[in-house]
Amino acid sequence: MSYIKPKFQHPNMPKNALGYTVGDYNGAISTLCAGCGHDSISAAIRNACFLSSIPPHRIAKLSGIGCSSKMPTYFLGRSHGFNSVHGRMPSVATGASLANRELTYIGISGDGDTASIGMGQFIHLIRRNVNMTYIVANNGCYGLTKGQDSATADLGAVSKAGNVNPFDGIDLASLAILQGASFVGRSFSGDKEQLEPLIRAAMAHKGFAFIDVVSPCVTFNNHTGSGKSYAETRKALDAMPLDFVPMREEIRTQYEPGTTQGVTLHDGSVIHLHKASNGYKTDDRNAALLSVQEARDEGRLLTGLLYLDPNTQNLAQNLKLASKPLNSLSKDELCPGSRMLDSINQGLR
Ligand SMILES: Cc1ncc(C[n+]2csc(CCOP(=O)(O)OP(=O)(O)O)c2C)c(N)n1
Ligand code: SF4
Repeated sequence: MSYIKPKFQHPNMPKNALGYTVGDYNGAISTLCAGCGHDSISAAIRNACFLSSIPPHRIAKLSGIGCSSKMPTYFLGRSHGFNSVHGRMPSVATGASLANRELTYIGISGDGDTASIGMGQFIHLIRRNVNMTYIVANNGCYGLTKGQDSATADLGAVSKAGNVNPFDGIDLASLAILQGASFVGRSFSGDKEQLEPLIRAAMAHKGFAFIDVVSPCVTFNNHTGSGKSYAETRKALDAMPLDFVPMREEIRTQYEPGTTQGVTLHDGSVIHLHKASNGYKTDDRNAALLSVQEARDEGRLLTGLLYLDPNTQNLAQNLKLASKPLNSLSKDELCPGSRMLDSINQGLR
């Protein structure tokens, strides 16, 4: 089998504002199992970056270890990439985002990578409000190591080998809302219409944006009794459809009054939430938590934009860091000079 993607593109392929086609955002051919939800997430990220006209070379992809963490190979082949250690992507992302504030950071992780070995790092990433989009491809199992239950596996879910999970699963979206994340969304790998705008909005958000995406593992966790199979997830879906309009795009779509809620982001882009169920408000952390929990108790999987604080201060802003990438600062900018150093030292005495 060849893993080299043909470079040929039809000359009439649509181009974005930068003159790139969607093919310019492709990565290598996927080696994941055919039908794996992770491939649909890769396609959604590729399309989101294309539609938002982000220059591929201004994006950095970061991941841990797992089938999910292999995903960055399969999209944005012209972007920066760093495949780190299991559960350790957050510290690499924190360092990179502080060293260069000009790139768009996309972190890809799995439920094992985030909710087990990487839980400590994940929580601190939220606490620090690192400016990045963090996507968990959540299949309720450790796909890469042959399907053991992960910490997000649902209570009572039956594994392929027939074992019943005796523990309640960690709900990463609730955890992120509770811990103070400024953007929290959830989606399903099979819901392209919802997932793409959600990713675009997350990338436009100037703080930590978390998206939990249920992404079935067709090889080890797609049978009857699994809480995260395609069939089970489709049954439980309670989806809030949404649209994303970047700042520089004219708003062409019209929606029925009373069924749409527009939320303006820091850069002027707008997220349109349609038919938000029962007057759902994205700016109320407690109400969001309650809605997610109520849905969970009723066996529904609430998806869409769950919480947003558009006026958040991210880590770099909080620390008042230089906006220029550190490697482009001159010696004069890096060294405050002896008089300034003396005054700093005086202040510490
Ligand atoms: C330090 C360390 N411990 C354990 C492993 C073995 N290991 C590799 S991937 C993985 C879990 C993958 O699960 P998940 O993050 O959910 O990704 P998926 O493969 O399901 O997409 C584990 C336990 C490892 N590579 N490194
Ligand atoms: S083992 Fe599961 S998670 Fe891994 S590539 Fe195959 S279907 Fe996807």
